[in-house]
Amino acid sequence: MVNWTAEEKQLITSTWGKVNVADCGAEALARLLIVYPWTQRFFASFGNLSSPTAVIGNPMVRAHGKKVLTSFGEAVKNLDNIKKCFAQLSKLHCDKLHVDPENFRLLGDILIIVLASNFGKDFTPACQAAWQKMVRVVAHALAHEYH
Ligand code: HEG
Repeated sequence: MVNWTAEEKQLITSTWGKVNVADCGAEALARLLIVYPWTQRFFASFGNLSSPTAVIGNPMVRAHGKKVLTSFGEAVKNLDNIKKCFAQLSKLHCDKLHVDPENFRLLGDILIIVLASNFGKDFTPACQAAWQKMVRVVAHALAHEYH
């Protein structure tokens, strides 16, 4: 069970309200695939990922990035219940997709970079601190049903 301060909750929900889920999701997944190219192995069915330009322009990467960040939004709406919220998704990533949970941490760090580059000075250190906690809690919840 995570304890959020009122300030952390406010920082997370107010940032989230300004996030363009389709654009930030696409950017985060594209950056993951480019910066950590071994993550491409999970997306063999996505077609051309042969260069940064190909990854960024790939419509399946865009669509999946949006799906992932939309799902992340469920955690924002359920801050006090993230583990339960992601229990099924954790099982799916473990049993069916075989995604190493280390990748959840990598994606979380990438998301912080995307938020920082999109919001600039508005992404204050306090805001970053709340989000670092958020991505850690999400990664932990997604890894929770692993065995
Ligand atoms: Mg995962 C599918 C959410 C990180 C690889 N991911 C999905 C789906 C959701 C989701 C909602 C669709 C599930 C369904 O079809 O029922 N993923 C999700 C979140 C996060 C995450 C919230 C982290 C914040 N995923 C993640 C990472 C990888 C990964 C880091 C691999 C590096 N996800 C993955 C794959 C699929 C999904 C391979 C299936 C894609 C497909 O073939 O459609």
